[in-house]
Amino acid sequence: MNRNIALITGVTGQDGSYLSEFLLSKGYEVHGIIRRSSVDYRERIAHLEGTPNFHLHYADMSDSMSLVKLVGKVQPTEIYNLAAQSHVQVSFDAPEFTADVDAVGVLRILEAVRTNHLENSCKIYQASTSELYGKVEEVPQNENTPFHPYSPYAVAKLYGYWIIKEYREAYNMFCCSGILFNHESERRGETFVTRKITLAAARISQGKQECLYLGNLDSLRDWGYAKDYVECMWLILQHDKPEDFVIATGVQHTVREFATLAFHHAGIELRWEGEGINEKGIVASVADEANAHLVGKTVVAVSEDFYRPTDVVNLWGDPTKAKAKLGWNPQTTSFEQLVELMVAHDMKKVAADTAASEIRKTNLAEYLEKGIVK
Ligand code: NAP
Ligand code: G4F
Repeated sequence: MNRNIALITGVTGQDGSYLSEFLLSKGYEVHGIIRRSSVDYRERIAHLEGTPNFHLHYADMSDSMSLVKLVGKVQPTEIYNLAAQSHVQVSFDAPEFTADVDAVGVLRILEAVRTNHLENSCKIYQASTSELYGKVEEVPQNENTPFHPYSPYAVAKLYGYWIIKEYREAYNMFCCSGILFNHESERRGETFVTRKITLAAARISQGKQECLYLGNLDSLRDWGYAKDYVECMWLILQHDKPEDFVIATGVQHTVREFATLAFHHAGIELRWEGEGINEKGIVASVADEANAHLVGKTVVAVSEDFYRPTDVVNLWGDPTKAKAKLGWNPQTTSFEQLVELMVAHDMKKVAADTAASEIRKTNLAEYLEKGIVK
């Protein structure tokens, strides 16, 4: 019997953790790449460690030999290349590292497959991104929309996209890009805007933070739920031929709308005053009498620290092809449900944080407020 063996780079990340659960539930043997760090930060996959079909290996996207050896050892039938320096703003501070991992890393995976003579048996999924559309040339964006990358991250990902296409055509390999629009969850990294907002709304409503500082409130995103999106990664590799797909909900909202709804679910109604750098989110009313002292206070303010040298402000995906060819439903989880589930999770998390971790969180909140951590 043919076994399904998946190798996931980026297994410790938001998507890697959900994809591992999904593939294990389908009977796959799942192998993941982890990298050495001074602290073992594997919170998202801790519940999977010890599962018989789940294996972790040390390697790094910047280390060709480690990838060649690992691909040879695991003999995967599918590779999901999710590893990346995935924070757009950080890519302005660490552009070379971002290029090494997010661009050349993709080439290293492709060459590791070829070096091990697996090009006819191993399918490859590449985590491409809506950031490729960047300074958008049309809305909504589909598979034929021209790319205009607008950050070091997006430029690196553009190389990844094209090298995947090149190996598909030059060597007839089954390798594809999923052009995924923003997808969020209760496992989202804490410095991406959605999670930064849901955690801050929870902390402010529980008296553990005073104010949330954000950048561009007008930025528009097409936000979906990460758990729904990992299914699509798998569907793309089960399709009868290798093709690239846009994965999105087809609905867009501003950062301001996300914040308004998140605070609502934390029991705080906001009204907005001012414009640009002077805009503020002020508490109009509260659900819980204990928070009456917040009424009239500014709990959201704008800080230049969170503006980017070039920002992508109008992402809106058209998932028609994925619906038609993969049978994928982009509306499984709505924007409203996504915000609600993230806030519900973070309300519990903040309430349960022990005194020790609260000190760290308070420090992180303070760092975020001061713009030290982006
Ligand atoms: P994430 O939570 O930031 O996870 C990134 C993963 O990459 C982590 O497991 C990280 O390992 C790993 N990684 C980073 N550098 C590495 C290196 N040098 N060697 C090995 N592993 C390395 O990202 P995500 O949200 O799950 O996104 C997954 C992929 O989809 C990324 O490629 C991202 O660029 C892309 N993408 C994401 C979205 C989105 O909205 N989430 C949309 C489009 C595309 P550590 O845990 O050790 O840091
Ligand atoms: O949450 P973000 O940092 O996500 P961004 O830049 O869209 O990137 C994410 O999605 C991409 C897919 O399009 C992925 F490829 C990428 O790996 C990552 O997962 O920022 C979203 C928007 C931006 O326009 C940003 O300027 O929110 C705006 N924003 C406003 N205030 C903020 C903040 N972003 C962050 N991170 N922090 C803020 O305080």
